[in-house]
Amino acid sequence: MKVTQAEFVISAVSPKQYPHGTLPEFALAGRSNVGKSSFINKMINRKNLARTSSKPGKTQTLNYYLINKDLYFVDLPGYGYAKVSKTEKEKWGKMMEEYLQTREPLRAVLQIVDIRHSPTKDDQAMYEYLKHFGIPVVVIATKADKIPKGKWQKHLKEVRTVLNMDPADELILFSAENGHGKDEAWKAILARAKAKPKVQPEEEQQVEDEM
Ligand SMILES: Nc1nc2c(ncn2[C@@H]2O[C@H](COP(=O)(O)OP(=O)(O)O)[C@@H](O)[C@H]2O)c(=O)[nH]1
Ligand SMILES: [Mg+2]
Repeated sequence: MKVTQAEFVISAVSPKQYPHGTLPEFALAGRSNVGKSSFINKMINRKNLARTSSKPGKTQTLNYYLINKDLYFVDLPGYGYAKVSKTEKEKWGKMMEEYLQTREPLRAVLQIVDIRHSPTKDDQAMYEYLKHFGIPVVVIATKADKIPKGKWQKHLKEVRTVLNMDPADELILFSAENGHGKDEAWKAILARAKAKPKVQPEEEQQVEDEM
């Protein structure tokens, strides 16, 4: 995929600010500091369009990036960051859940995990949550450059096992450092960008209303 254009659109704090229209959206989910913003930057060949930070817990909004005027990456607030107040956590939690469960243009969640470590309880909860609501998910195991090649397969297997992944779901090895897995990730995204969503929530609603 040749990215010719990428722009930051909005840091949304409420659904009213989400872009109008029907362009497909791909949301990045994962622990604070796992590499969500770095994933976006690498995918679009930009050093720092999506703001990265060595300080976790910075992204507290839904950050929209428009790519080639064709699709959006949505950088979600990171989970599992202890130093955030309970009230703040509940606020983002509600916004994220609302987004994930009701956002029609959402085509898939790209769930980012760290290849070096076994997925955390929060990672497991997120994957389970997505499966529960039937939200398509592609798991991205990032920071591949941080472990020797000879250990990749073992670590990938660990991720699949601990997340209890559906065998049909894709797991892509990635590195924001050297671009490993970039083509594979674009392939997964573009395949889903073209596909129509499985359920049309509004139609489903109407049927229920008529009964
Ligand atoms: N070596 C290496 N470092 C990475 C990779 N992805 C992210 N990082 C680093 O991890 C830190 C957190 O990344 P960031 O993208 O801000 O994480 P986010 O909080 O999930 O958005 C930064 O210091 C990045 O440079 C990667 O693939 N390889
Ligand atoms: Mg970030």
